[in-house]
Amino acid sequence: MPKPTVLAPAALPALITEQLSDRYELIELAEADDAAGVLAECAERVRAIVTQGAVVDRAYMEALPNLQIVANFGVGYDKVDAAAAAELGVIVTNTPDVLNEEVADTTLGLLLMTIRQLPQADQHVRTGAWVNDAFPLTPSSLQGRKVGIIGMGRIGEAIARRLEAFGVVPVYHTRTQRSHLDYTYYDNLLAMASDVDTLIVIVPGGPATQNLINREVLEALGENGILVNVARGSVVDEPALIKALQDKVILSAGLDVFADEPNVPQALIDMEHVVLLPHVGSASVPCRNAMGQLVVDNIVSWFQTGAPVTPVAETPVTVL
Ligand code: NAP
Ligand code: 8YV
Repeated sequence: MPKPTVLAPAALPALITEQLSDRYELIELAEADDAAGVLAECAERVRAIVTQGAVVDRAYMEALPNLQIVANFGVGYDKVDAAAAAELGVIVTNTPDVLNEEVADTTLGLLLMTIRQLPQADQHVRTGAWVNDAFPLTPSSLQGRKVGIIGMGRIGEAIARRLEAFGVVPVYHTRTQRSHLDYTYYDNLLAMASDVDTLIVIVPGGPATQNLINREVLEALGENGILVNVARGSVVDEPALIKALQDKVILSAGLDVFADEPNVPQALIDMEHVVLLPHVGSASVPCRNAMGQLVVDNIVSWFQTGAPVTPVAETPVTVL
């Protein structure tokens, strides 16, 4: 029996490529001089895709007639059309849970950096400005803030636990109330935005959440408002956010994700009162290794047992 062929449309961590190439024929398009030619040559053989950040839409999958599984490196799989995959009988897996604590840690770091202007304070020391002036007091504090979390799933809950440890009991908005949680629930996002002064966004990307945070929500949040987005750039209407920051409709923002990564609007870069991170929510070696191992485990489990480890909700298969 020939080894199954696994396609990597974009570059992957070595932990994944080393293990996959030991077991399978691994085709890495990022390494190919003629990626289109390589893809055309192997299309009939490809049984699995392993992807980090590449768009895997219906047309891409339809061009691979023997495709069985798409393993996504990341819990968010908005670049993979999982509904189309289900219709085509293709399994989709992601990397849930192994990154919850890391992403929640990053979120609290970003929240504190934004409220207390810690990157700006660091710059005050490095540029020598401290010799002449004390760093200005920050206009705001985490203490006494009312925090609303949009999305109370695996990572949202880990963020909420950390906020409680900081003396802040959050409220939350989702489409469905989480009955095991005591936090105040809002079925209406605008109502929550009006009642809080801090919003943390941790929902999936995709059409259902496109521009969920718009001008109206930012106006409801108000002039003391802080927005922290660790979800996907698509969830926030970025031009509306920029305008709201310029017009002081809200106070500040801490952003780990952007609409067109890695391109960040110059208007945001030019603002001194926002904190911008290059999508590093899960970006530690231990966390990315755990994610990578789960990708490998899904592929190996699929080919050995016919069942993936962590299929996404749209995928109609039984979890092992
Ligand atoms: P999860 O467990 O599936 O939780 C998602 C939460 O969002 C659920 O509470 C869900 O509740 C809510 N939600 C979904 N659609 C919504 C909508 N239209 N309006 C309001 N709430 C909605 O996912 P997770 O593991 O916590 O991950 C969440 C997302 O974080 C990922 O999909 C990814 O995009 C992002 N992420 C970013 C980083 C980073 O590096 N910045 C790292 C990891 C993950 P309902 O279904 O009841 O609405
Ligand atoms: C990763 C993420 O940066 O898991 C996710 O959804 O956004 C992050 O953990 C990404 O998936 C890997 O590129």
